[in-house]
Amino acid sequence: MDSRRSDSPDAAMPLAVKILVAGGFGVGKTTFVGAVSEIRPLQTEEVLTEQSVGIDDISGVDRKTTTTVAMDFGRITIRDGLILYLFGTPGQDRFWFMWDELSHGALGAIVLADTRRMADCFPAVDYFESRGLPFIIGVNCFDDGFDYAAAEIRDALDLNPQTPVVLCDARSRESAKSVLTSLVKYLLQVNGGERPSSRKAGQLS
Ligand SMILES: Nc1nc2c(ncn2[C@@H]2O[C@H](COP(=O)(O)OP(=O)(O)O)[C@@H](O)[C@H]2O)c(=O)[nH]1
Ligand SMILES: [Mg+2]
Repeated sequence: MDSRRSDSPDAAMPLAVKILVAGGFGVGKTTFVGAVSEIRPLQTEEVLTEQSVGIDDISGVDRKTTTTVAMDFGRITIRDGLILYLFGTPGQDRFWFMWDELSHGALGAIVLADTRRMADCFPAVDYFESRGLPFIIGVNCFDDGFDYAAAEIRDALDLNPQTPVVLCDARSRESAKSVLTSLVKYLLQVNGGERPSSRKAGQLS
């Protein structure tokens, strides 16, 4: 089912919204979902094996010893009546086949970016642009990352001027939550101020 469609609207019921958290390998997707989730996030981390050498690109993230093999899943209540279900996408190229499944029913996405490896988020940006799924950029500010202004990042990614670019620290619950709040505001804006979906909690496809 598509969560953009209206099933008998009922404003009193909690609204469950499916959000994707995407971005390159090692950008902080698992960290982001883990920091913000109010349930113990489902993670499918595996130790990087020799088989993935030459397949998973770990350049620039060579201290990373695990990888998400399927997806991260978490949940956060933004305010009474609005629950976000977060689905972290697998960052490796060999899991592209899962993206269409994962994005089914999603209302929006966060593309995490690392200023040291900006190009790694191009595939996610291209994917959401081509599918018309609204997204915002969350720049995960690593200590040794480059200090770019949001406008410079928007230019570098050749984004639509309306696409929000927000700086964050994926390790911090407050910071990650404020990225999600920015996405919700953006979704309301692109949906013309309407509740983005009338889907009730527990009815995600
Ligand atoms: N210094 C710093 N490290 C981070 C930040 N976000 C993630 N990390 C670390 O970077 C590594 C990669 O993060 P991870 O969430 O596994 O990336 P994923 O591949 O996108 O899921 C982990 O060791 C994290 O602890 C950050 O904002 N600052
Ligand atoms: Mg991960």
